[in-house]
Amino acid sequence: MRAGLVGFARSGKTTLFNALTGLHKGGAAGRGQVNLGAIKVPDPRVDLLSGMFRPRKTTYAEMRFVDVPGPAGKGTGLDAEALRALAEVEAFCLVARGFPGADGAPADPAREIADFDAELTLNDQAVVEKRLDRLRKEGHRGTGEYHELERILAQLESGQPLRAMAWSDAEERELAHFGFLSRRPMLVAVNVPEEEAAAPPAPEVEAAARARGAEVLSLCAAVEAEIAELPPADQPGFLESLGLVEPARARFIRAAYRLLDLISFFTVGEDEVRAWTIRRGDTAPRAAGRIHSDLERGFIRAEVMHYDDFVALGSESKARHEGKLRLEGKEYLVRDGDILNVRFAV
Ligand SMILES: Nc1nc2c(ncn2[C@@H]2O[C@H](COP(=O)(O)OP(=O)(O)O)[C@@H](O)[C@H]2O)c(=O)[nH]1
Ligand SMILES: [Mg+2]
Repeated sequence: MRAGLVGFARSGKTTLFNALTGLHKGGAAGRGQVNLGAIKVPDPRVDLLSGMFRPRKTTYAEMRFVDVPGPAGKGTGLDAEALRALAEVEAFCLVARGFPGADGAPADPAREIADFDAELTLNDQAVVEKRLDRLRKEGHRGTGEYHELERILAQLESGQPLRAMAWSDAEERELAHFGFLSRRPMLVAVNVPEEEAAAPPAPEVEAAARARGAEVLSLCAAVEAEIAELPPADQPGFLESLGLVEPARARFIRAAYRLLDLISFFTVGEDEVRAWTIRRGDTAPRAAGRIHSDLERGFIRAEVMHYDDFVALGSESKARHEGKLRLEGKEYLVRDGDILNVRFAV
């Protein structure tokens, strides 16, 4: 999973990026440039499996982040480098400034949400207009694609992102190659002052995000950066003093999983206990392909037992005996918490 931290300049993207990825430790990521980093997705199930198997290696799922420099303000437009970086991410985390600016400019996160999404929408509009122009020149006015794109253009011209439109599975597939930016799932992180770190987003900010088909949460990037600097033993006390029960990183990851409909499955053994991220609804071969493309190509069957059954019964042989270890074929939809052993031949 790769998410882009996006938004206008000075909203706190790089501060949040450093706090989330821990890059502050090895010299902070550069301001005003594209930065790459990753965070491990905490998962108590991995910890427990690791305790049972005592593997040589334990690997958590990973979420990758790209910190993309944003335009200075509304209408400035996204530069070519930023556009390239945006094109490569599956989802956007829009960081909106919720604290007073250095020049005393009051915060207006609702406005930033609308304005930044408008940049994405304008880019998509240009893509659609270009394609429609081409279809007209080639005499393809009456085609299905032409009508489809006209419908999309109407949405964009009304200032609405494609994210807020219902598409059929077939449309989704046919339109995928356009890589529309305003179609990508969006999580808004309102970067609020320390005093508001524990408060939910203001109703008008919540409404602005919902209107764009986005989810929203509040956090204070400066607080997150401070937490990341503290020794683990001191973190709970610090969080509590701010009225927080956990770092925003944890809420952030959960929100991203929910938004993208992501789930985890596990592989276990003496060598490695590992969590993998897939989309809900992915079949067993597709999940196997996360591990290695050979496992997808040569997929025969998967031995599947669910984490809950395995933990309740305590061993693989017990699970087998109780009929909780099943052989599943190519159509099987992997569930969150499945432990997979893929049989394959290439
Ligand atoms: N008060 C306050 N200032 C912040 C916070 N996050 C970032 N800043 C400041 O805002 C400025 C811009 O932050 P930066 O992370 O570089 O923003 P970017 O341009 O979006 O990457 C810097 O001076 C930060 O110290 C925050 O949560 N609270
Ligand atoms: Mg920056």
